[in-house]
Amino acid sequence: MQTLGLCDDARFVADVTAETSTDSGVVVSINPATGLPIAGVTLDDEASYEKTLARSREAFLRWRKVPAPQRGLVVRAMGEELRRFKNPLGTLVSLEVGKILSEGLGEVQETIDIADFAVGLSRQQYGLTMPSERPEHAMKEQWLPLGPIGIITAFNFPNAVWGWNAMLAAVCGDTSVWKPSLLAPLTALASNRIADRVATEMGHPDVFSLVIGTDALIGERMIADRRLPLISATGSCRMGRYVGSVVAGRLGRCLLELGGNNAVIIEPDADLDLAAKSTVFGSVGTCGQRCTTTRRLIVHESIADEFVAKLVGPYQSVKIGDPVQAGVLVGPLINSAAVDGFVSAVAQAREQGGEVVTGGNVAEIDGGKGYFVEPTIVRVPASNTLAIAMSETFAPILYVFTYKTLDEAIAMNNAVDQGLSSAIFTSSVRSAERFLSPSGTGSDCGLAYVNCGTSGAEIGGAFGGEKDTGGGRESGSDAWKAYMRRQTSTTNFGTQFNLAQGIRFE
Ligand code: UN1
Repeated sequence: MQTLGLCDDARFVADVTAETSTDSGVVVSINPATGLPIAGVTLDDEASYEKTLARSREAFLRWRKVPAPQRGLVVRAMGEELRRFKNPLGTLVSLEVGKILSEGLGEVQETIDIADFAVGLSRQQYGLTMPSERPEHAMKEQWLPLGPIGIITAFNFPNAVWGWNAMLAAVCGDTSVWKPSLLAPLTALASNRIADRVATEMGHPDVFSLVIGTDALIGERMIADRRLPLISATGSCRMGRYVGSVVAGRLGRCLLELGGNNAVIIEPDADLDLAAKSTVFGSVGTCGQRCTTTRRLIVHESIADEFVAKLVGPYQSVKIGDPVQAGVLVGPLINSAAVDGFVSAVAQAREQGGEVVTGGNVAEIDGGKGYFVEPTIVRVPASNTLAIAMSETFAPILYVFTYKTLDEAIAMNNAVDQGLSSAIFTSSVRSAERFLSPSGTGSDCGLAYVNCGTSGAEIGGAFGGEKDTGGGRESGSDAWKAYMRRQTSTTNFGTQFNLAQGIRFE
């Protein structure tokens, strides 16, 4: 099997304990399934940050001159290299953030997919031409490289979200500087090594850079740094609000992908078996730690008991445990703070009148120190309101609401601050199209699914959400435009002096 060769990296620190603090200049990666340290990574300081930024900027000045289809060849080689390393990298994702192996591998596949997409894009950065109102004038717009891109990622997709940004940035002629979550530094080190090695071997060093550091020292510098014209940040709404305000203060651009509070609507005419499978994956998959996780179930009152009963079996039998073990479907939460968040949310749900139908407890697995919890279903009280369900808890808790009419269900879907993902299960074209209504009166989310769950987006579409989710779009479709600057050009190919709007100045 291919190995990552991480141990050879100058930043890799083998000799650490779980207690080693970032004050020592090292961040320790903890396996959340065991609570034990895996290894450490040396943190960046002000001087190394400055060096990385300066090199990324210089690399940008060279890279932007490489024709886009040739930039695509570098990304194509990267996709090939990621295919070779899919197993060890996917396994590292599982070890470091606790997602089951199939999802760890799926995450690397998502980066391979976006690399393939970016290769095609390297020949498709189309601009428009438009008719000029003046005789013998030509107008067009073109898309130009923007600069080094700052990428800030969360722990839960430690490889793919970087891939969405870095692969598009690369074909757009931009370099990138990546600040990963301190909860997943090893995946970042490995991913960036693969990308940087491929690009360097092809004659393009410093196109892919990494800075690993605390928010106070590195994060603050990045968001205030005018050399980074775009900051693409993934994380909590609180983080995004702050990042957005600092970047706006220097008139930079932000691409924000923040929290979600995603709902699934189950109509009485839905295929309930399909809906149940999708709901279980959406709510307990990745132990409820996707921004697209299904957190609210909005089920028609006539089928609510029957549908919840269909979920309880899988919820109680789903195997919780070491995410790299075959048969396990639910791994641990990321750390003890996440377990505290789960415990507190369940307690608040109870206090607010919610009934825990299944789960609700911290799970003891193999008597170890892993951060496991039980997938949990909470039915909201007869008032059909539950304050805790209005905010995002990054844990596998599903709140069950009921409704009478589809309009009421859509209003409930839209009644939270976030607007990332949403889904409806129905056999009726009318209900499905009502949910997707072109008048904008259906789901208010960036992602709207029919007969598919809220999580597990393909890379081909633009990914992101509205309201407190931040409004950014990453990944497929025309999300690449965020990584370029648009220039409108007008050429007078005649000899006459003509002004637009009929203005005469003679
Ligand atoms: C995230 O949780 O930040 O749609 C990204 C999905 C994945 C991406 C999730 N493709 O669930």
